[in-house]
Amino acid sequence: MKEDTHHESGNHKKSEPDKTVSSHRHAEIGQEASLKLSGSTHPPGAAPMSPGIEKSPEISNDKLRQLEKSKDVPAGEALTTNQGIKIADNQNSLSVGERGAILLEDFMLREKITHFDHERIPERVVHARGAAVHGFFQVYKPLTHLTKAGFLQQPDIETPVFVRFSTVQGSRGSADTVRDIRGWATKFYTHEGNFDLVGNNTPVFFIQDAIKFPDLVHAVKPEPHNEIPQGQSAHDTFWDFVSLQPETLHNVMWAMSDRGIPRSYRMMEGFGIHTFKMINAEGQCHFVRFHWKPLYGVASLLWDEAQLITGRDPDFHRRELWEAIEAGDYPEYELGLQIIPMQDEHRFDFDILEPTKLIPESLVPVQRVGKMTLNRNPDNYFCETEQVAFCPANLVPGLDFSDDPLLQGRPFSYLDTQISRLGGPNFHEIPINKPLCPFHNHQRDGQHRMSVSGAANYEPNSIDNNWPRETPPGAREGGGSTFKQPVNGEKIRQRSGSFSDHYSQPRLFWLSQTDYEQAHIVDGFSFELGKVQRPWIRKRVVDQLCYIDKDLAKRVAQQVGISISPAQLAYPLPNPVNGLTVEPSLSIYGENAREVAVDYRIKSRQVALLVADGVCGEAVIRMIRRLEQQGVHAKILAPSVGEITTLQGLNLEVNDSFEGNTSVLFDAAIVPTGKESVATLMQNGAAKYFLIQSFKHLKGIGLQGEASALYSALSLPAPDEGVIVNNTPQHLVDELTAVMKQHRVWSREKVAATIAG
Ligand code: HDD
Repeated sequence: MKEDTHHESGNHKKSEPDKTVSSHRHAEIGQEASLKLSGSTHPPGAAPMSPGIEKSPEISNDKLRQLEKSKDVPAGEALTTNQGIKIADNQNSLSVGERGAILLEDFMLREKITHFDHERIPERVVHARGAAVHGFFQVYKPLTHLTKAGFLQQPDIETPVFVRFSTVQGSRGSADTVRDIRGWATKFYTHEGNFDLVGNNTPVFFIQDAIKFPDLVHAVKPEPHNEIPQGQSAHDTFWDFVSLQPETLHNVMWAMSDRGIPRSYRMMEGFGIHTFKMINAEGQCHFVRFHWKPLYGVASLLWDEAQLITGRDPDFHRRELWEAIEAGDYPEYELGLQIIPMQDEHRFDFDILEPTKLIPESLVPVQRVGKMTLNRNPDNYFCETEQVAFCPANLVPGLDFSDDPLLQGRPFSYLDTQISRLGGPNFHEIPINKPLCPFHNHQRDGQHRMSVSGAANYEPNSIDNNWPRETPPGAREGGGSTFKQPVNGEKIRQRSGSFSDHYSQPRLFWLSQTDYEQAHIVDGFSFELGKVQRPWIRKRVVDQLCYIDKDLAKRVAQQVGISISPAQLAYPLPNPVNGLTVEPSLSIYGENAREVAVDYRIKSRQVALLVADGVCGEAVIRMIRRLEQQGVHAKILAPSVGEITTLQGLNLEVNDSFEGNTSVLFDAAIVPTGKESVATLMQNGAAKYFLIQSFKHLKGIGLQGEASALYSALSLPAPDEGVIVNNTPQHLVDELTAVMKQHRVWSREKVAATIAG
């Protein structure tokens, strides 16, 4: 605990007792007219503004303008049927007399009910739960030497994007903070057509060949007999598959690590996973792997915290994303490229065509070539987020597939699934899916066709003068021009020998983690295996872990009550990866990883101020102001919503109560001084629980003046490097935000584990 003796509280004059101090509006307190709160325009938790384009028309782009054309603006308009017939009575069906039967001729009733009956569409077979936002992408410098893709040529081109983040396993209504891989699909609306980068928040995938995808998904989805569990892989069928299919182990290691429970969609790395190709105007080719590097840094939840949030706010990530954009804390990510010249294809210990392997950044550094900013929430969840259809086949000229067998199998599946999900082959005409550039071909008819085609629906034709034509002579340069490479071979069903090492990279991942990250991985495996009911499956998983690392295997085995035999302990260990035993970028919290991988920010983080009547309002305002200067949002929590009376006799607006907002929804807590306030908090179980949980979840705690007594009353360990005691509001905030920049007080983890709560 750090102490500052400069004491400010308790000296305040009472003034203007009936004035209300709002924490999020411009406000004056008492005589201190200078203490104006600038406030965020729309801080998290504030009353909703109208969504989409109406709320901030200055933020727009070509795609948003295109979408606006399909927007229904009903203000001042009559309610009508879908045929435009005006409706005078939307309360009563047409019946025979007051108490008589309803007439079948009531077309208004029938249309309304029929439409309602068909409101649901099938959810995505995987990645059903998601949230999406609009934004734009800009390249830093022309990438002409690598690719002819138009959107990567000029820094002044802003390419509109629509990004959908998702979990994989759970259904549409499942919780956000479950342990799972996160999907990260980006649709770039370029002027040469749509490019979809459909990736995840891990750089590797579970399987090597698309033919295994249905098996993987069936195994991880809820058990077939009782549809349990929802949004989780902690069950028999998943671990049965894992134990029998060791190529899954690398991605499983990532899922069991902190990466499986991200703090926010803004704080995850993203990966295109497969090796793609980039082709320049001279026809030269490079292999490339895509990365997204978040400018807010990478950060995760703790497992206990994630589980609590699943109950407290199942929409945690979705809400957080929405509120961040409303508050102007726009998610930002740099696009990174790992570029591999074609002649280097075979210089690695692994096959770069293999999607269960990453390319260590120490071997091929990630070059940051551009930035994506997400700055606009959708207008309508169903029309945009639900109906958006991604497909890895959507590549623009200058980008091409590699022979990765997983990548090769994907394009078919995505196109195919939309036909049942979106009801036919014309889903490209749904506004969110429409390219920005014009599109013309001879495809015709089908369910929900919207565009009206010309007289000739075939080619060649002489009726429409043979338009549209291939390029050239069509206006734009030809797309779909694949890189010419010689291919020769027999038709076989056989996995390449270069795909057979399943353990080196999981071991590299394990060895690259800090002690506490390793402990989390052990806990992740132990939790999941603890839910597996068939003992032989648990044993087989532990057996597989013996091939990765003996310490990992022993620690998991011990937690799930399995003994490891001397023979298992003698299994040979895999080799380092191209001489690497540690890859710093694989750890989230290691010193090097922080330097290498991210520009860490605390902007947009949230701090709770726990107050009651008699709190020093002046200190509260100073703290909030200081937090806001650093881009951190503050919420005032009290025993009940409404207002409290400060030590100075002013009314202070409260944002919410302790009951509705537990510590898991915040990044840090502050208890401002004020004798009466602190005395009230001491009698309030929810407030005490808030602080205990903050401590347990390794968060910073700020204590001013009398608040130290509350902390002592909780019998929490002291001193502690994350518990800041300082009487000067600004200093307290500065020390606390320094703690927040570390994300967690890791030094506290062992002692925190001994605390009940
Ligand atoms: Fe997939 C959806 C990511 C392999 C078949 N996938 C889907 C989404 C993401 C991924 C992010 C959600 C898109 C959205 O938000 O609408 N999938 C991946 C990654 C893979 C991968 C990173 C491997 C590197 N997927 C993969 C394979 C197959 C599929 C091998 C089938 C052969 N994926 C689908 C799908 C989905 C889908 C069934 C469900 C909904 C959809 O496509 O539109 O077709």
